[in-house]
Formats: sequence, structure tokens, C-alpha cells
Amino acid sequence: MWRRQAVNGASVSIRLLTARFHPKIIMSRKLHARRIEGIDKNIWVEFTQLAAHYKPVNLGQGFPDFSPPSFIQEAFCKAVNGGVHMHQYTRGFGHPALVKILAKFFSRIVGQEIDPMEDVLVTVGAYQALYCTFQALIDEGDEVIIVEPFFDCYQPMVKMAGGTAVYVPLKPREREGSGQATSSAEWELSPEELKSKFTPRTKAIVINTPNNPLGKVYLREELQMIADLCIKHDVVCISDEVYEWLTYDGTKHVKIASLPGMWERTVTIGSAGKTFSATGWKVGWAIGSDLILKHLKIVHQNSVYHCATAAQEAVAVGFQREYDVFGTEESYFQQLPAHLNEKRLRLADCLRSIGLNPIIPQGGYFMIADISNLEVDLTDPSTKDEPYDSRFVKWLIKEKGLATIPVSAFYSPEHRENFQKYIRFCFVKEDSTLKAAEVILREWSDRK
Ligand code: IK2
Repeated sequence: MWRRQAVNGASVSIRLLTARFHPKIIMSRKLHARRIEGIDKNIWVEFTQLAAHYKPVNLGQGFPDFSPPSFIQEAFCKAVNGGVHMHQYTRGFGHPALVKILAKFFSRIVGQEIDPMEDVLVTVGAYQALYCTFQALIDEGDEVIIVEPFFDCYQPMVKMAGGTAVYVPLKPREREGSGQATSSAEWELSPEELKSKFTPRTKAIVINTPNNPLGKVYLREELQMIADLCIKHDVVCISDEVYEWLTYDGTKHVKIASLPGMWERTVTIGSAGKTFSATGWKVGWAIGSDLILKHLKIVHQNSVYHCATAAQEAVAVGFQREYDVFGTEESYFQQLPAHLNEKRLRLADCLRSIGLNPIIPQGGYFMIADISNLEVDLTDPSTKDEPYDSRFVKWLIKEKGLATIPVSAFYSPEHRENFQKYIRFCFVKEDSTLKAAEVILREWSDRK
């Protein structure tokens, strides 16, 4: 049905969406593909909407609320003003300047000659690098081992690729007496348990170091144990290292791709968003042997094809600068973790002072804390079927004006029920934001 209506002074015909045009009525077949069934809920969609509605102090989603360093902002402005070619398509698998410097930079770290044109793929954030990897490597019936807790998109991406996720947990080490773990270093993989998850159908394992949400940074020995299993069972390792520069207390990040025999079977995933505190730019990459990367490129060329030229140019300039000052005090890769360490300690002090038991992260953007000591009357009927941490977090947003993220979202649907007692705080925030969060938490604690 059509109706005439005035729009900006002109009379136009508007099509009214009546029942006659409703898809439910005109389509007799189901509209969605089976591969997207059961993955409709998304923690970031849900909590971003809640944050937009209630405008809480936001220690929820992992993005800095401070500016990226001036050298990279200037590089972006220069790129945008850099002539017509900065506004047009560049090389689909990655802007030449960016793949060249990524290859040069990471060759030095991995200890392997990385070919910029063959071994690097630039993507729309680490998200798309993960998506290309799963789509390119996983077949119907393949199993993918995922270490829990894990960045939530791994499981739906494995499902969309037709694979089956098999989970193995990081568990807090048993302590003498009744004390709980206080550091992410105490969360470990059991070698026996991990070994038991490998079957003839295992195609890949996904690890994330430093880990989101826990902050665990895998030791070389732990990575060697994983590497040995990958080699023994001829399995690919997908190593999500988006927080690679953010380690604390002298903890060293080790790339599993740098271990003997692992370059050929590892896809390493990175993010310029996390590297340069510019998450909105959505520039990421996958690096690995061309024997694997060529398959990711097929997915990329037939889906996204290309990423924003000016943003890639700016990231290239940023990496060139970091290459030149690597290992010096001028390096952003040294300055950022030092700066974030203060925020990490500050948040930990605050959480302890109100009786929470934070798990101190060795790396990354986040700190999780046990909320089981907190007595809260969660009577909101709209959340009654949700895990306890999710109900708690919604209550905290609505009643106290503070946003965090429930840690059960980083567990598989099968295991979520057993992990409802932690919430995740992002400490990569301005001091004023952390201060506002402290005021809320302390006032609440004083009133209890
Ligand atoms: N991999 C991990 C481990 C990530 O944490 C992220 C970004 N997560 O941020 C949201 C949050 O946890 O609050 C990504 C991949 C995706 O990175 P990118 O933004 O480059 O796509």
C-alpha cells in the first residue's frame, strides 16, 4: 500500500509496511540458515545497548576512553590529507606499506623471515582475522579446542564454520589451606586434560595470550606443552595475541609461533586497535606461513576484500615509528603498559578495599573479581533466568550506575552455569573514570 506524504516540502509516495508485505506472510520457508541458530545473543550488543541507555560509569567493554598517542593521530590526519590514493582501494590483502612493516617488525620478534606479500593478511580488526581463519581452516565435523575462559566470538565462529568446539578449562591452582587464587598466573591448563581433548578430528586449538578476560599470560613452558601436542597431532594453533604489548610485573609475552616447529602451523592474530589504543579504527591482521595464509586470503577476497586505506597507512607509520624506537623508553609499547599498570594497581586496591577478591592480571585490559561475598537482592524478574553474574551486572548498571561484564559470557553454554561468580572490570580508562567507579563502589560498600 502506498501513501502520499510531504517530505522536505515535496510530496512523495511512501510504501506502508502492512501485513500484506510482512515476510512472515509472503515467505513460507524459514528465513535463516541453521548455522546461525543459537548464537543470536551477543554480550557486546546487549551491554553496549544497556550502557547507551543507562549511561553508567563504563568499566565494561574493552576500549580506552583516552586518546591514542599523538604520533598515530597525526599519521591518520596526514593519511587522510595525503592525496587521492588514500581515499581509494589499496591492495586487497593489505596496504603495501602496512604488510611490509608488519613483516619487518614481527620477523625480528618471531625469529623467522616473514614475507610481507605471502605471510600477512590485513583484516577489519582481529575479529575478521579470526573469522577468516575459522572459515578457511574448519570443515564440517572438525573439532576445535578452545581454552576457557575465552573471548566470546570463538565459539559462534567455530559453529558458523561447521566445526565442533571442544573446551578445556584454565583452573586456579589448588592452594594449601583455604586461600583463593589471587593472580592469573595461578590459573593453569592441566596437561593431562588438554591431552585428552585431542582426537583424530581435532583440526585446531585456539589460545589467547594475554587472555581476555582473565589476564593470564602463558609461560614458555605452557606454550611448549601446547606446541608439542599440536605437532604430535598435526593440529593448527590459532594464537590470539591482541594484547601482546600489555604485560605487567616483568611478565614476558611469548609467541607460540616462535617455538621450534610452530611457525608452519600457527596463525597469529593481532589488532592495531589494542596496539595503538584506537579500537574504532578496526585494523587487524593474521600472520603465518603462506601455506595457511593463502586459504585465509580466499575467505577475505570473497567477503570483505579490502580494509580502509588511510587507517592502514596510519598504522604502518605507527609501526615504523615503533620499529625505530623499539626497546627504548620512547616506545609506546613500553609506555602504554607502564601507564596501564598504575590503573591496574589502583583498581585492585579499590576492589580489595570493598572486600572483593580480584584476580590480578599478568597482562591485558581486564581484571576479574569474585562477587560471591556481596549480598545483593536481585529481584528483577526480567533477568531471573540468567546466570547470577549477569543479573548482578545488570543490577549494578541500573541501580548503581557502574558497568562491568559478567564472566560467564566467556564460557561455553555447557559450562557457563559453573562460572557465575566473577565479573570483569576494564581498567584501560581515564583516571577520572576510575575515580568515579571507586566513588560508586565505596559509597555502596559503606552503606552495606
Ligand atoms: N580478540 C580478543 C581477545 C579481544 O579481546 C578482542 C577485542 N575485545 O574487546 C571487547 C572486550 O572484550 O571488551 C578481539 C579479538 C577483537 O579485536 P578487534 O577490535 O581488533 O577486532
